Amino acid sequence: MSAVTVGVVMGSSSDWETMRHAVEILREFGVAHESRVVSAHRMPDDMFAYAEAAAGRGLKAIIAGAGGAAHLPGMLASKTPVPILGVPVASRHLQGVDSLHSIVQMPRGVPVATFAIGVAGAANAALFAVAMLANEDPALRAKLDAFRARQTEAARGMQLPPKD
Ligand code: RP5
Repeated sequence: MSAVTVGVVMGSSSDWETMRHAVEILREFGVAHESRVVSAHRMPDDMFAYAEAAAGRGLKAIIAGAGGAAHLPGMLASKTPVPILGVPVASRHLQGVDSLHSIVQMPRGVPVATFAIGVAGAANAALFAVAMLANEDPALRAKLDAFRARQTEAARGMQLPPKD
């Protein structure tokens, strides 16, 4: 089994329905990954331990999803040099605009790459992690090129009005 290179963490199991789209992309590309609940507010010591160990464990990127007062991506970024890809999860009352603002407005010097709210953001964060890893991995680059080519063909084949 190859060593885990991408961590997918989230503030709650309630985030899974969004974050599973990141995991599915990593599976599709054969990227060794792990997924865990690491709550910034409910288990802050665990969050710090995860961040502090990340580089030494060989993680190359951490995809972190959270909703509401979404401190997880930013706090991870404050404790590790491993790139953090933040996914705002749609919240019940503010539809994820709160999550987006919490994640995107990092102070200068502590970056979090912030993606779209919800499923598209989760999937794109994983595709971004794949693209980062592909810089050093020609086989993974070939898979990414093929994924893009299939997507292009699908778009070219779209018909209007759309068929069910
Ligand atoms: C955040 O609070 C989580 O990331 C989740 O999006 C939100 C609500 O969590 P639950 O109350 O559903 O566990 O920390």
